Amino acid sequence: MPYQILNVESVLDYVRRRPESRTALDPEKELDAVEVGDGNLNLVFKVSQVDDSSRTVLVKQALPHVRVAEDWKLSPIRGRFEALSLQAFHALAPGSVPEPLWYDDEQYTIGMENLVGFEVIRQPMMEGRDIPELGNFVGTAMAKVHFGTSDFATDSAEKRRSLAPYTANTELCRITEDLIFTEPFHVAQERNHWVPEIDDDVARLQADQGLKREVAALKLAFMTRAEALLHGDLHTGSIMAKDRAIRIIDSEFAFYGPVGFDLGLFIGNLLMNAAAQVAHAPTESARRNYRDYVRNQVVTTMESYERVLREAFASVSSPSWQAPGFLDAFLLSVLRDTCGFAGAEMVRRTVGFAHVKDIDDIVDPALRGVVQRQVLAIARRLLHIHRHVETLDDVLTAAQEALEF
Ligand code: SR1
Ligand code: MG
Repeated sequence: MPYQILNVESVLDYVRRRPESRTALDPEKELDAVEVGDGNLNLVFKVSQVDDSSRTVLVKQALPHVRVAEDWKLSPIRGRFEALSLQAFHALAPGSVPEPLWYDDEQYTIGMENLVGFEVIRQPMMEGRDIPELGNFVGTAMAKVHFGTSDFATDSAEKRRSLAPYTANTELCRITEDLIFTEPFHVAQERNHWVPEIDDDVARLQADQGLKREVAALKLAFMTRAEALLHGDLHTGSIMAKDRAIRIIDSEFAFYGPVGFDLGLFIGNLLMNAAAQVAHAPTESARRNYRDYVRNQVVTTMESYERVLREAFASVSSPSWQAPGFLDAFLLSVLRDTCGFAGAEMVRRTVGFAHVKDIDDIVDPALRGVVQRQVLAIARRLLHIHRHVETLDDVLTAAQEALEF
């Protein structure tokens, strides 16, 4: 059947035609669908049995354009990269993602477990709610996926074969190159936008030639350093939680790149949450407590990542990777990349096309300006120092100079 954009009616028949949906619901029963997509790119439907809403499946279809900007055309084949990476995450870090049920490369549509009762963590984190074990979960899952798809765990030929399909994810990689590494750092870019309160800060940022050199190096690393399979868009809108359960979603930006990119995006989003607490936390002590919590998640993300990687390295077979000091040096390079990528993410969420709710939802423009100024100050500092940090403490201390944790 030719590609057709689904709606709340047609998705019902679509699900009935997919035999794999039977593991999640009874297609003979009356079904109901709601569209729940709130990301920038895709349609997302929850399809459930009317007589038992716990029998349900999630259907995600890639549109031929950006969902939030219809004139921005984009091939729906990105569904393929999300499906492939979802399967890889599911295999290498079981329980880290919703269970994949099918992928339909004609309709660019994925069927997967509907995470009933889960919520995207960005909003609860804005409200100052703890997500138990968040850092440990993300650090552990990403270390498993990164290690399992890296040259440390796979034979050279197998790694190249696994990487090959993702080289076609050109459009989404290009979006990242433009939106994260290029446009925010340059004047007269149509898609950039910011509030007038930070005009001077943005002018200083875009005139900082040293900063541009650092960002250019990070962009080149993103474009050329195929260390492992990345999620590619690991912000707090790509993670869902329910009580103590956590899942990573929305990996359509997946490709093989530098592993610090995933960690940096995640940590950059944690730092932006911490900065925004001045507006969201009801009292000063609530703000301090939540910032401590967030700081702790940054620490546990990196500690868990390192622990899992060190454990996995015990089984590497090539003597190259067993060279004394090699793993320490690799982990230091991951930390430095993480620091730089976090800075780039924070800049683009303040100045570039796609912002974050944590900051955009601050109603008082003066206060929003204060937060954005802090975010830019932290980001510039992280970008300037990233190649020289020795420990995570160096990163946190630098962030702390602009933001009291
Ligand atoms: C046009 S896409 C804009 C942003 O939304 C996605 O979630 C990615 O973060 C991308 O950079
Ligand atoms: Mg997304």
